[in-house]
Formats: sequence, C-alpha cells, structure tokens
Amino acid sequence: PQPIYLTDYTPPAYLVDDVHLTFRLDPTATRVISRISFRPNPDAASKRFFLHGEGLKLISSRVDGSDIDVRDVENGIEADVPDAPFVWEAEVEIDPKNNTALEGLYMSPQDVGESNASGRDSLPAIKPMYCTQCEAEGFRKITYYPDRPDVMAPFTVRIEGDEPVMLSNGNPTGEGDGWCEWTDPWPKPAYLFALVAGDLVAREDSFTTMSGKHVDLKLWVRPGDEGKTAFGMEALKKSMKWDEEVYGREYDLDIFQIVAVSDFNMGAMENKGLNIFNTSAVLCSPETSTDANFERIEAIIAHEYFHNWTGNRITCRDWFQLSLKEGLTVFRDQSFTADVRSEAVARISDVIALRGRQFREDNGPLAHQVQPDSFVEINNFYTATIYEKGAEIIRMLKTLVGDDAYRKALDLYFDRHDGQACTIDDWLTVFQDSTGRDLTQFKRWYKQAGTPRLDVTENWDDGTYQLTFTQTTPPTPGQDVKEPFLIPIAVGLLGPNGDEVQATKVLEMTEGTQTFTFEGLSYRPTPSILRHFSAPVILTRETPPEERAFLFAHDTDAFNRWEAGRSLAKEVLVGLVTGEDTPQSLYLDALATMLRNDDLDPAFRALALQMPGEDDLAQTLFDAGVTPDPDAIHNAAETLKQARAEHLQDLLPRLMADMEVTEPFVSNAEQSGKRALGLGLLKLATRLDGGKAAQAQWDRADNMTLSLGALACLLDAGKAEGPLATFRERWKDDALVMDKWFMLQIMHADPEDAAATVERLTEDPAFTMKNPNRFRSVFGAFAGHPAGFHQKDGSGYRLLADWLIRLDPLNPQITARMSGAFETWKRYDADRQGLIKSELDRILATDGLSRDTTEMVTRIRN
Ligand code: B3K
Ligand code: ZN
Repeated sequence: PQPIYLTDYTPPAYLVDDVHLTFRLDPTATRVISRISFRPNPDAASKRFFLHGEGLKLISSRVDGSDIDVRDVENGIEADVPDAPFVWEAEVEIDPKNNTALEGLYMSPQDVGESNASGRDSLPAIKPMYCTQCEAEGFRKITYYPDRPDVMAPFTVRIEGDEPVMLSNGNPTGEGDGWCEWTDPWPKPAYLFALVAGDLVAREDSFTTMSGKHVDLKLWVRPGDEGKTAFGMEALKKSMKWDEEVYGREYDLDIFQIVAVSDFNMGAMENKGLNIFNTSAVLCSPETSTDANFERIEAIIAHEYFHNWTGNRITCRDWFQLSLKEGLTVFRDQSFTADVRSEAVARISDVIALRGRQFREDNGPLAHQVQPDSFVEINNFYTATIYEKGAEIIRMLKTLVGDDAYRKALDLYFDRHDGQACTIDDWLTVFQDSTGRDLTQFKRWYKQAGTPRLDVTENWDDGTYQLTFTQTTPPTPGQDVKEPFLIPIAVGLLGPNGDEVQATKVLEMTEGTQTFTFEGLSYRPTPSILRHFSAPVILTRETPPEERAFLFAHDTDAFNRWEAGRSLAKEVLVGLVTGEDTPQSLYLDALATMLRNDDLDPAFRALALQMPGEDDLAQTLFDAGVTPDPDAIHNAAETLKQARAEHLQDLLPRLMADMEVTEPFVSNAEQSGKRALGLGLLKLATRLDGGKAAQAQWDRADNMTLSLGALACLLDAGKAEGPLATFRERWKDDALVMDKWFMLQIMHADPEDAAATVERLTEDPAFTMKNPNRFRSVFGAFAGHPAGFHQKDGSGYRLLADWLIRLDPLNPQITARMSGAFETWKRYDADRQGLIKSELDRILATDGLSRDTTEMVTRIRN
C-alpha cells in the first residue's frame, strides 16, 4: 500500500451542494440509493470525477437522469461528467450483517447464535441493530462519494425498514408506515454521517439554550438498559451548559441524540446530532460501574458534544489536520473535567495518562508528529500523540497568550472559520492575527516528534538565583535532528517554611540553552519547576531527596507536590531494581505525613499513594541506560508495596474509617475521592491481614466500585475463588460487568500465570473476539501487565501474536491497535528482542494481512 502525503493535497475537483440518501434496510442486502448534486470546484485544477467506494455492489448509476458507465479505479470509480452542475444518482447493495470490521454500516451484536456478543448468555438472543461508523474513511463502504472531509454538504436521509426506531443526523422531517426521514441542514463531511435502526428505547429530556431555543435530548439504549442512562443524560446537559458559558457555543439543531452500541471499535463518535457511543462509554449505574467508569463517561460525553463546534461546524481539511479537532476537543474536555470536578486531580490524572500512553509512543518506533507528513492507514493515527499531545499543545498556547487572549482568539476562530474545513495553519494564523504573536517557532510542536528532555542546573549568588535549562529531543523515526522548541516553563520559588517567595511565573524558553535570573532574594529558594506540568517534556534534574520530600510536603502547586512524591517513589524503585541501597525511610515518612494530612483532598491523597506503573519504570530505567528487566521491576514494586504497608500500618484503621461514605452513592468528586483513597488503603491492609478487610468489604459492598476493589484485593491475597464465581453468576448477563471479570483476573495474575490465565479465559463461553470490548478486556489487560506479557520464554508474545493473526481478517482496526503492545520492544534485552522480532515477522508473513496491521507492525519492526 502506498503512503499518502500531506504535500500532495489538492482541492476536490467537484463540490457537493446536496445529498439525498435512501436506505432500504436488509441484513445481508441493504440498498443505498443516492442522489447527489455536484458542481465543478472553481478552485480546483483537476476535472477528474472520482468517487470513493469500497466493497460496494453497484446496481445502477446515472448522471442527470441518463445511465452512465463508470470505470473501476483504485479505491473507487471514475466517470465522464459535464463541466457544469449535474445530479449523480446511484444504487448500491451492501451487506451489514457480514461486516465484522465495524466500519461503514454494520450490525451489532455480531454473533448471536454462536457465543452471544452481548454476554447475555442466559437471555434470548438480542435482535441485532443497524449502526454506522464512518470516521475516518468508512462512508465509502456505504455508497460512492467523495469521502474526504473538505467536501461538506447538507444531507437528507430516508430510511425504509421495519425496525421500531430508525435514526439519522439532524432533525426528523417526516415519517410513515415503514419509513422515516431526517434532514441535517448543516453542511458536513461524510465522516459525520450516521444511521441507527433497531429495537431501542430512549431516556428523554430537554435543554434550553442560552438564546432560549428548546432542544430535545434522547439517549437510546437496548430495552433493559434504561436504568443505566441517568448519569449520561446529566453529563450531556452539563456539557451543553459549560460550552455556552466557557466558549459561548450554542447547540444548533432541534434534537440531540446519543445511541449506545455494544460492538464499537472505539469510545464514541461525534456524528452530527446523532452521537454513537460504545456502551462502555455511556451506560453506567452504581451497581454495575466504578467511579472510574463514571468519570470516563462524563468526559467522553463532553468530548463528543464539544465536537459539535470543534470538529463538526469547523472540520478538518484533510486527515493530516486531525489534531485540529482532536487536540482541541481533548483540551476542552479536560478543562470541563477540571471545572466540574477537582482541577488538581484532573491535571494529575491527565499527566499520568499522557506519560503512560503518549510518552511511551513518542519514545518508541511509533513516534510521529502531531501533524504527520504521511500515513498509510489513517485509522492508525488516532493516537495519544494526535489526541493527548495535541491537547498539551493547545494548553501551552493558552498558557503563553493568557486566558483572555485565548478566549478572544477562539471567538475569532469560530467567526472566521464556521462552516469550513480547516488546517492547523489556519488555527495558528487565528492566534497570530488575534494576539500579534509570531508562532513560527511554536509550530514545531506540531512538526517535530519526540519528547523533549529538559535539564536544569541552578546557581545561587548573594541574593541572585539562576536557573539554566538545556533542551534536547532525541531522534525519532525519520527525524534525526530537532530544532529547539518554545517551552513555557512555569516556575515558583519557595522559602524555607514553604511560603512562596516567587509566585508562579511562566518562563519562555526559546533557545537550546537558556538562563533565567531571579533577583533580590533573601535566601536561597527551593524551586518548583514545570508547575501544573506546563509543557509535555521530561524534566531531568539532580535533586537531593530531601528537597523532593520538602516539595511533597509544602509545594503550593498541587501538581508539583504530587510529582515530588512520585519521583521519591520512583527513586526507591530504581534503587531496588539496580541493587543500589536507596534509603526508603524518607519516602515512607513523607508518604505517611501526606496521608495523615486531613486538609488534603482524599482524591489527591489517593493519587499520591498510587504506585508508579511498571511500564513507566521500565522507560525510566531505559532512559538511564539500564536494560529493564520486567521481573525485577515487578519484584521491586512488590517489595515497596510491602514496605509501605508495614510502614503505614498504624495509620490504616483510622484513615480507612474516615474514608467510609455513609450517604447514598453518587459518583461525584467528593465521594469518589474517598472511595479511591479507601481502596488504596485496603490494598495496604490486604498485605497485612491476608484479605480479612477485603472480604468484609466484599460482603457488604453495595456498589461496583467497592466490590470490584475488594475483589482485586482478594485476588492479590489468593482468596478470590469463591467471590469470582459469585461475581460471574450474578453478572453473567451484563456484558460490561463481565468485561471487568475478565480484565481483573489478568491484571492480578502472577507474572508466570498471566499467559495461562489469558488462555483459560479465552476458552470461557463468554469470550468472543468479535466484540471489541471483550477482546480488549482480555488482551488489553494482558499487554498492560508488563511482567506477565514479557515472560522470558516468549509465551506472552506468542500468545498475543496468535490472537492478532486470528483477529486481523475480522477486525483490522482493533488488531492494528493492539499490536502497539509490542511498541516498547527495543528497550529490552537481546533475547526478548529476538523473541518479539520473530513474532512481528510471523504476523507480517500472514497471508492477506490488513493494511492497518501491516503498517503498524512494519513501523514497530523498523
Ligand atoms: N472522532 C472519533 C474517533 C474516530 C476514530 C476512527 N478510527 C471519536 C472522537 O475522537 O471523539
Ligand atoms: Zn474526538
């Protein structure tokens, strides 16, 4: 397959003024009849009439009412058309039932009659529903069309069939016996098209916009799932309000709908007026969902809703601009979460996720620019770099220009570009025009891959304090040499009692090496650097542990306070792995003091108690020139966990009692913080009491957060056999809860048993590889267990490769994504590298391997 290059962009030869689609639904032979008004694009050099199409059976094609012959070409068809406006009509046939790739029009669940994808093994099979996923290039599997985001048009959709509920984008404009019609007046690219039909029920509500317009809200689910929709609906209304208040953005149709689908390749999709969600990203209830589920659902609902303006009203010119909508929309959902929950906790959680996924990507063979220069399969670029690093770039921009200038620039962006398909350059130009700032250097964040390292040295001389920073960015595939970035470094200075002698100040670093001076100080201050994680860089600084303990106790910046504790923990872990004798008492005492401090938000304390991840540690060791040994890392983590439990022993009873929530369950910041800390403490207690406290919590828990937390501890204590069986029996009809049952057993398997646990679970009748959630809950958990996955004998590698080879013909997108489990292979020893390499080669040698997986595995292998 040939790569596509950003520099090859040319405007579309024909524009679309109007789209009319008729769907005659049938599981294996759906007819799609299109009537599309085209006109030559005055700005295009080419007159070639080309329509994308993939796997379509063409029944008929006409131009201005006369039959026309089309030529099959790569990725679609060509035809000779008038050099003037004309109407294209076509009829095609497609097969949604056998569409296992879950792209285009497909049916869910997929394998009723074999093992039921919904997990409701004991219930009568659910009648499959129709649904669509078009982003990025799935519309071409529905009908012939210029399937590129810079072709925008209003759509009218008529659906014919006997499904009780039939939906599409926009407003309902007609219905009768066996048909209905939807009209979306807002010009949109085809990737935002959606259709859903099936046996669904709605939670209904409404929202009145800031200008007083009434909007109907409907959240559609399978009968039986109504009880899991209340929280999602509230989250939607909160998001609508927030976007009005913070960005001045109002909703623009009479109705906004969300549909929950159990087979979905990702979290959710922002189709205009008709968002489609993975059930896991919208359905929740206290009995079946954890606080973490609730938080994720709130954020995803906000994210998809916010796309209505950042993505839909203003879309991307081409897929190289993907971060224009995704980076911005992630930044918007992060800001929303910070506002409706706790800002400090939100920021720390975002950074944990950024480091865990984006830094990992940016420091391996899959590193790529936030605005790539080329790709083979665009679905492989829905990455942490495009999303999360993209969001960090927006955050830095806001830090640099200030809150008011940011809002003014956004107003200009919406004013200037509403209804257009834009580029990242358009976005930066808006900021340049609105603030007068030259952003040439800033743009490097989009064009240079890799995570910058920021070294700091300090100098103190009679009242003058200096910080000297040096930035270096390691080479990434295809980019050996990097120019310096513009890095906003937020710095505060603390006095000996922890008081701020210099409030947070943003230093703008533009050079490779640069010194910043603070004058007129009465004592040598303690610096707090990169506050609020003001830039996505790796800060390296020789700091005595005492100073970090001081910051852990006193930093007025919550992020850096947490960061100080984390780096103390990491230092102890590194010492344990390398056999240096790093004293632990400083860390353990500081941890105890922090936990005991009731002025601190329990959610913050829970984060400070969380152990650094084993994968994170592997990367840290690798950066320090040590080849990471996953077993040694795992053992070090076990040792430290035990030491923490023993050290904190006396604190546990009082703190655990304090974290009891007596009010009825609500998943808000306050309650979830208490439960999170309570569960962190329960893990410690389990190491001391062999699972007694966990068993007691298991017996009385009346919500999933507490029962799942207790079950995890019982697994660690080796006392989960009975509870696992009880859990399975109680929840066997609830697919989302069963996903947790699968996942938990793998996460908590001993390293040497992890692969065997995976094998056993894939033989469970409730396992199916056709359901992405189920597949991910098993293999995602396995890949997230470094010591289990990286067993020396290569059994983990072989097992994952076997399953990827098996899944690829059915679902290339999920296969390609899961192959990322191998992306860190170059960190490890020669034996492991050899074992992984041969698995990668075995995957690549598979006959008919998809374009998605071929691209990913090739990039990883190189
Ligand atoms: N825009 C979609 C992701 C589409 C992924 C296509 N492979 C969801 C989101 O980012 O909101
Ligand atoms: Zn998005």
